[in-house]
Amino acid sequence: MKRGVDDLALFGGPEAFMQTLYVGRPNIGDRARFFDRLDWALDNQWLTNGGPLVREFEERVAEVAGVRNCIATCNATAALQLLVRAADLSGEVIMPSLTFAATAHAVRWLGLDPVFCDIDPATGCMDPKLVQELVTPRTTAIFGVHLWGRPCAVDELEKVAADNGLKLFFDAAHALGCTHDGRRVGGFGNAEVFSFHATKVVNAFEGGAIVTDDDGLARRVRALHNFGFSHEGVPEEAGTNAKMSEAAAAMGLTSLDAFETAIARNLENYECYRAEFAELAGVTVVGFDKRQRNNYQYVIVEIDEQVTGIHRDLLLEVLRAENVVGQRYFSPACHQRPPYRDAVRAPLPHTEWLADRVLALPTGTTVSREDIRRVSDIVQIAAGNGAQVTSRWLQREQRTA
Ligand code: T4K
Repeated sequence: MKRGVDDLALFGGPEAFMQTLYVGRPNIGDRARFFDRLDWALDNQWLTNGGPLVREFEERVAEVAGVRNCIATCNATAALQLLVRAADLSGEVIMPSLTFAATAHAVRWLGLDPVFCDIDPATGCMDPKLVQELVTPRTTAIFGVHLWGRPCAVDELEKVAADNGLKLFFDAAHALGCTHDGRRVGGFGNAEVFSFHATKVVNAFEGGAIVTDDDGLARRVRALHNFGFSHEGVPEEAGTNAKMSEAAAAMGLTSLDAFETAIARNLENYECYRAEFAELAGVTVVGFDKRQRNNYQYVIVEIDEQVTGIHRDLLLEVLRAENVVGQRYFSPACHQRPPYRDAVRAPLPHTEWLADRVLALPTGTTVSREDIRRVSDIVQIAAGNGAQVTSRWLQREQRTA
């Protein structure tokens, strides 16, 4: 156990972890069951193109989301792009900048302009009051993002969309199994998109899904994700290939089998971090509304440099030296990155403020209570002695410069 700043690995102390601790380790579930499913696909010699495993995965995801239609895809980025095409979007799409680059990329890749809206600092999600101000004659849609699984201000966004005749989609990459006002994420807006990337609470190696109660939209998305083929196998319009494979669905189903176990473990970890940091000034674990269901896949802490004397980035270095790899989800924000620096329509002060202080810490089924205790010890030493850590690090940097 580390007792003080001298024990930090950044300053020559022993590393706290022999094996690196990561954010986003996959929730794999029962390996034997996965191989059974894979064997079954191989025995049947049916590997893709809407096979039985993908169909089962779609049914189960639709059930989790409480919607009629689910179209599984190769990843969520492709799913977002399919929505842009299927809904005939053009011009501008309003979205938050505090998101993974894929939300903006999906739109830009198809020649549309993302327009970034500031967030409500209390939730990290887009501030619906500011969305209205960004609507122009070129706007065709709003993309909300349920950041870290915390649902957007759905009702307010639905109103802005309706008032302006805009489509409303949600990037729900983080929000499988979450609820808002007791309603399940999946059924909001015109459609929502889940990600089943390896790092998500349910993974299909890589994967995504579009969920919607709009049967017409679902039909079009289903055709477009399979080269634009109709039921009869005739290409009716220019589509793409964004299908999920049977191997991916085998993983997705197996990971889904373990979904409740993963959530329970994530919740335990989240509560453990909250208890560890309860008394630590300037380090706040981002909270969730306990009346709602969440998957707790992301443990996000806000580091207040004014209070702790240490910046989030240096804390990341401190942790990395101990073999703990945290993540800056999501910093820099999209508009602070090269592809989008020229795309800023209005100031984004709350986005920049939050992006500068958020840090995702390791959680998931592979992270134990003891791991969390040791990660928390490191954070407590570094943030509890922030000014000293910062000045020692600056002196060292100057010496090596
Ligand atoms: N919208 C939002 C809001 C999103 O967050 C994402 C994706 C998307 C859309 C697009 O979804 P997809 O098209 O990917 O389905 C990762 C993921 O690649 C990305 O899917 C995810 N969001 C984003 C939040 O995280 P990176 O650049 O952080 O990945 P990487 O390789 O640095 O890995 C992150 C951590 O996960 C590391 O600590 C290591 C660990 N890891 C990673 C992989 C791939 C594992 O333990 N095992 C693994 O197999 O983007």
